[in-house]
Amino acid sequence: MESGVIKTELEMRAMKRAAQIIDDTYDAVLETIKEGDTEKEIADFIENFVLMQGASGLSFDTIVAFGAGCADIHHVPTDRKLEKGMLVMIDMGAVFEDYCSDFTRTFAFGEINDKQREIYDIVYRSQKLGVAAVKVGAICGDIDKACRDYIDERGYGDKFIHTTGHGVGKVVHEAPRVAKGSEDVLESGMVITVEPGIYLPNEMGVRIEDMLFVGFEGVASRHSTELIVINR
Ligand SMILES: [Mn+2]
Repeated sequence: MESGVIKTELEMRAMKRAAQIIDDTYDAVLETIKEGDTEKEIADFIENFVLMQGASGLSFDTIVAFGAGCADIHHVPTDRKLEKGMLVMIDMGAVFEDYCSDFTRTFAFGEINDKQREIYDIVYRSQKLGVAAVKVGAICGDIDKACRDYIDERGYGDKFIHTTGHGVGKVVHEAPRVAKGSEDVLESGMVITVEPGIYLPNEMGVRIEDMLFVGFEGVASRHSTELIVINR
C-alpha cells in the first residue's frame, strides 16, 4: 500500500538509510566491475550487497544494462558481457524498514565515443534543470517541462519516452506524478525522483535519476551525476 504523500521525519529517516545503502552499493559496483562481467552477474552482486547491509529487499528488480541494452527502459539483465566502450546503466533501490529508495546512474566502461558523450551530456544537463526546479510550491508538470524542453531543444524529444519522475515511499512508484501536464504541487516532506533519459533503439541509452526530499536536504544520493569513465 502507498504511504502518505507527505513523509514524517521517521519515514524520511528510513528512506535516507535506504538511499545510503544504494550509494554504498554503487561504490562497490564501480570498484569491482570488470570486462567480461555479465549484466546478470552485476545484478546478483547488487542484490547480495544490498541485503548484506541490512536492507530487507530491493525496491524493484534491479536494472543492469550494457551497451545497446541501455536503450530498453525496463531492461531485464542478460548474459551480455561487458566490453570496453560500452555505457552501463544501473537502476536500483533498497527497502529499509518498509521504505524504498530509487537511483539510476549511467557510466562509461573504457573510452566512449563522441555520440555517447553527447547523449550523456544532454541527459546530465536535463536532469540538473529538473533537480533545480524542485522546490516547495513548484508544479510537477513544470519539473517535467524543465527536463523535457531541454532534451527537445537538443533534438531528442522523441527519444525521452517516459515520465520525468514519481513519488517514492512504501511503494517505489507513488504520488505525486512528475509528468507532462501534472498539476500536483510539491509540498515539504514529499519525496520524488527526477529521472530523464534518452533511448536510441539497438544502439544506446542514458538515464540519470536522483531521489529528492522536497523542502529538506534535496538530493538523497552523495554521488554526483557527472560522467564517470572507468579505465582498467
Ligand atoms: Mn524511478
